[in-house]
Amino acid sequence: MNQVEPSSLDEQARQILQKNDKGTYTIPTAGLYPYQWNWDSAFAAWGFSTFDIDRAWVELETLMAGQWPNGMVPHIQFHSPDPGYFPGPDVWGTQGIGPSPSSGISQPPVAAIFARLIYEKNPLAGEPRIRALVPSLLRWHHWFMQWRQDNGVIFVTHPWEAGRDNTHDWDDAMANIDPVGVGDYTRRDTSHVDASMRPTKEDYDRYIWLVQRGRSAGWDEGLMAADRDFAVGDPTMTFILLRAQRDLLWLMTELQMTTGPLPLWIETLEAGAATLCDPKSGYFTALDLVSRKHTGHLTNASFLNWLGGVDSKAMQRALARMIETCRYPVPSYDAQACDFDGMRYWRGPTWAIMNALIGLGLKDMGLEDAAEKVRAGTQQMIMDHGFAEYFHPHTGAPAGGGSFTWTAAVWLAWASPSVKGA
Ligand code: 9WN
Repeated sequence: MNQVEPSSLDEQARQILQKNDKGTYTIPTAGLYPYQWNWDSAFAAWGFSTFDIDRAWVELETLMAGQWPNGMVPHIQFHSPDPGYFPGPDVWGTQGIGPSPSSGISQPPVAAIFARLIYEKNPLAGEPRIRALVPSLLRWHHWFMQWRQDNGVIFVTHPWEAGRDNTHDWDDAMANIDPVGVGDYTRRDTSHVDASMRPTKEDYDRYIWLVQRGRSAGWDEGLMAADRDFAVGDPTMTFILLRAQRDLLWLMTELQMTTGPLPLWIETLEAGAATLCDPKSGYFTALDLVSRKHTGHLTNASFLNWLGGVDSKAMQRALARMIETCRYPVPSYDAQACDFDGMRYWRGPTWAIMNALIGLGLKDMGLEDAAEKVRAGTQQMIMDHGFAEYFHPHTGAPAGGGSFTWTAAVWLAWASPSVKGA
């Protein structure tokens, strides 16, 4: 336990952002993740906006500058080589496609959500910055609608795309992959973090095999769409994109720009989001696009429905149950399930970033009491256990990387007692 005064935690959080700041982009944490990750970067911008709004815009500008000609914004940008992470740019094989070395898949598009929040803090300073970013945000959102959408559900083509690498939601789809010919490789993550907190070798073989498949198709979306090895409709992506489209529409209306297809995209995603509701439980779960079956798993992504503007009594009851059963909710997997694993990555632990997204959604939908419980639990977790990547929902034991950018950012922008009106 590490009970520290909240004001000194504000200072620690700013120092973490500054330490991980590489000038124009921020790394998640030194050692384990030495590059610019997509959604981490958008959270970092939100954190920076609490004390350096110009730096917040620079973060988003660097992120969007990595956009590919087809509109995709990569999940990792490899700005400067670092042998401490695997797989690096040589494995992805994207040379010549985008403006800088990068991976070949995307990540949850939270950038427009935070761009709006940052703009609202100081519209005068933000106006020219957001006006310049809007066209690339729109092109990225279009890429999702074109290449990752099926009947209004946004699906992922690689577990890393959802940012929830080894969630139970992918288990069946991953079991259908035979990673034959993947070859030898050396993982780096387990040299930074205990293997019991990370995905298994079986997972990694499939992650790398899927990268090799994309690479052999030259990362051509048309070619890959003709023969998909992995496609799971994802509540993370669907609810986040739905919210991001709404925020982009709001921003473009505010700037008196033509909003084009945004209202139609929102309607499409609203219809798709409704189909994620598993009739058996009433929970929003992932949907396998090959078998058309719900995975049936209650995860922290299930609770993003409010962020997408969708209420549900079943989800309210499930959240109340998670708050009752966990000292530090919201767990990344149903804490009462028999295969819950409180320390292993996305198979149980609590993530401050997911809590922030859940809390923002609850508050916007007028569910103030639940929003405050999620926020208070996150605040206590960070006060007791610091700025880890993720935490055990019952004991709070910190796991994964330390001095973590997005945990510090969430503290500064949302969880700290010093945040007014969160
Ligand atoms: C693969 C950086 C990223 C997060 C993801 C998280 C983890 C990477 C990894 O770290 O994924 O992208 O190597 O484990 O799952 O959400 O963006 O923090």
